[in-house]
Amino acid sequence: MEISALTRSVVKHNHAIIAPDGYINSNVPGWTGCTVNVIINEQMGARLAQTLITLREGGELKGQTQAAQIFFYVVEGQLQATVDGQEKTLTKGVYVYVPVEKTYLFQHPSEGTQVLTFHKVYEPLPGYETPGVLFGARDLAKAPIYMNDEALRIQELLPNELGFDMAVNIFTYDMGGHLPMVETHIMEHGLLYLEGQAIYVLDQQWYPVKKGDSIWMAPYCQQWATTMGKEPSVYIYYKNVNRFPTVL
Ligand code: UGY
Ligand code: MN
Repeated sequence: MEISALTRSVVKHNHAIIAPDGYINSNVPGWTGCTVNVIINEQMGARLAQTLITLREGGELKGQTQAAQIFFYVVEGQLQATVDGQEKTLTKGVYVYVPVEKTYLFQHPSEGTQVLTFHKVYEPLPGYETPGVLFGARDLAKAPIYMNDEALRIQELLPNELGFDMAVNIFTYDMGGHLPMVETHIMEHGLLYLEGQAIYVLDQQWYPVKKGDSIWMAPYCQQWATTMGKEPSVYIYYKNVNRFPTVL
């Protein structure tokens, strides 16, 4: 018998591991026929939000972005998107970036469709245009080698332009792949493991993680990771970028 008093999830002041076993659903106005798990948000001390939505047949996500932009990524299944008048069928691995003050409607999902969202309050940059709606897809062919290590590949899903203040990347670690150093940086991360297993080291603590797990890393939370097991590990992650780093 499994012991329900155990979990791999942890919530600390500068990082969290959220495994699916502890999910409790939230009701979100305009998001119907679905379960919504709010995995990261400002209640934790984060400056982004991350949710995972699981839709039933007939489910719908309808709304309008306000001060925050939203990045939607299809983890499983498929559905129909209409964003600011642009229509597209989104299948597994396809995403849409919805800038501020735009309407969105996602409908006709296949049963069990899962959608990941990253939300960030947009910080305009004088002299640069607010980004427009952007569709794209996961593609390993668009993932260059990271830091001269053939075992590490990163695909940037949003353009590396100053108008954007957030990045969303897919990081693939082949067997034996690990971060080349312990990263210590001001940028914050939210992430979801899409494939495989790994060991993540956060603030000097070691955590086994796998497909379906999410992680929050606050600014300056020290981080290192290595893949584990017999298949590559892959995660999609958020990072705040391109803005003046201090109010001083
Ligand atoms: O972009 C990054 O900071 C990335 N290398 N960090 C991470 O995967 N934990
Ligand atoms: Mn990092």
